[in-house]
Amino acid sequence: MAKHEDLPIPVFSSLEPVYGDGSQLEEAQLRFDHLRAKFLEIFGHPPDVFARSPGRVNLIGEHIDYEGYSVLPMAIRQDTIVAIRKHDSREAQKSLRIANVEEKYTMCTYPADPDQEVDLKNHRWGHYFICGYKGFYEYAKSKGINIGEPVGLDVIVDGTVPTGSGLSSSAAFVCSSTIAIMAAIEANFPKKEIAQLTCECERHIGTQSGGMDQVTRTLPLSWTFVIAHSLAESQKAVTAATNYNNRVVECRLAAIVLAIKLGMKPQEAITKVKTLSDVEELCVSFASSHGSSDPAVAVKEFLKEEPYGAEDIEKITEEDLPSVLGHSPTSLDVLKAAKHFKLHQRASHVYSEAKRVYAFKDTVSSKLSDEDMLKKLGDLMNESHYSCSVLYECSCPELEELVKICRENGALGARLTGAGWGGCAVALVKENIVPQFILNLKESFYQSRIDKGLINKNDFGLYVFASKPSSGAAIFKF
Ligand code: NG1
Ligand code: MG
Repeated sequence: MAKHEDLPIPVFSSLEPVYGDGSQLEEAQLRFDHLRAKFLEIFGHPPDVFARSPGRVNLIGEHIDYEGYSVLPMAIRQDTIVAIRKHDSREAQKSLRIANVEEKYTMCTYPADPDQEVDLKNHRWGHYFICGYKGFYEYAKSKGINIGEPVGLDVIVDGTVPTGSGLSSSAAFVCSSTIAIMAAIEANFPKKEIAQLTCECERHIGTQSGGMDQVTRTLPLSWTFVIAHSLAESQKAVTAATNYNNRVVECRLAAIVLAIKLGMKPQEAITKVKTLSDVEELCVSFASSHGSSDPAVAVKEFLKEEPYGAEDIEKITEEDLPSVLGHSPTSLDVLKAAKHFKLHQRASHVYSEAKRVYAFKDTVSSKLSDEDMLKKLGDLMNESHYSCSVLYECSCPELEELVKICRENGALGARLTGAGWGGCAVALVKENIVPQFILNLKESFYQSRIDKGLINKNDFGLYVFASKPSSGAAIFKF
């Protein structure tokens, strides 16, 4: 039997296989009808095909995907739907016209050119589609797949994943865009390939992201996760140099310094060591002299707790930092903005968080009683949050308050999810207390913010909801 990830994206001629047959289906039906009508109104033609990709919430494993470790995301109900139509050969204009059902996102127009640069200095919402477009053509080219001349496209996007929330709205957008482009030109690549290519795609927008977003594996859990927005918007693409990309660079430097301390030649470390997971091999040989092959032990031994200055690191690497980092533009931005580098703290977080992911998986498949299992999973989530907050410093006051309130109201565990610096928290909550739990959050966290006009009280359900695993990416052709 073919593995799940080797299969192509499923193509459906009705909504039921993805949206079930309840209230979700009715909601989806309205959205698809609306998209079709809007398409006709704006472009004068109906769309050829639709693609959808769900948002996801990461249950545990934060900021370790780009360090070569696996994480545990769960697909949620909220998704992005992209309606698309390929320009036919008679149409003179060859452009990409990207519209949105939401008025606040005005239409973006780009040339139908996969080689265009994405203008990172002027961030526009449509850039995410261009990431998909560029990535798709680059991918086909690299694999020697002939997909013909670049095509012009009309596109309308409808997303229900809250943006800047850590629920992968951007990944859902890039992913559904890529799948839509693929469907419009009547190609269909295996899921695994799409996951890989969409991860590379988002790098065009300037975040050096890992691959977790697209690997939306589902967990066989019968408990409920409550997802709650801190109402602080995490603008990862805008402030990347001081938060997300800064941490990517710190981890890279920590890995190289650690490798050198473990006996590798500086030049070799600079060329060979890309991630903290690359250092694990070296720790095995170090076990004989230090009694442990645990990389966390090596961190304690070899990385000082005080922040490193650039010159401290350059003494160890025997090369200047821009060269160590290969002069990539995003890394240079980070170096320009950074005062110092907390190598000990970042590496400690990564290695301990990677262990927690395995512990979480093992606990889920263990024979513990439900009670004990939930307690253990909750503890792991709490430890993960602590590490994110104290060692990785990717939390914010709003998230700290929200996580605390979740725990005070009976969550077995609660943590920030996604990149952090805003966005959502996820809490593990027993099914039978969910309605009361949500009411309590409303009272303790949201009411004062509703009163201040930060959010509209009718939108409360967009910011706090319970979620079970949902279905994955799909193509619809009616
Ligand atoms: P969010 O904030 O959910 O987009 C980001 C990265 C992930 C991962 C997490 C931190 C992108 C597209 N995604 O997730 O790959 O590194 O932060 O665990 O940048
Ligand atoms: Mg994102």
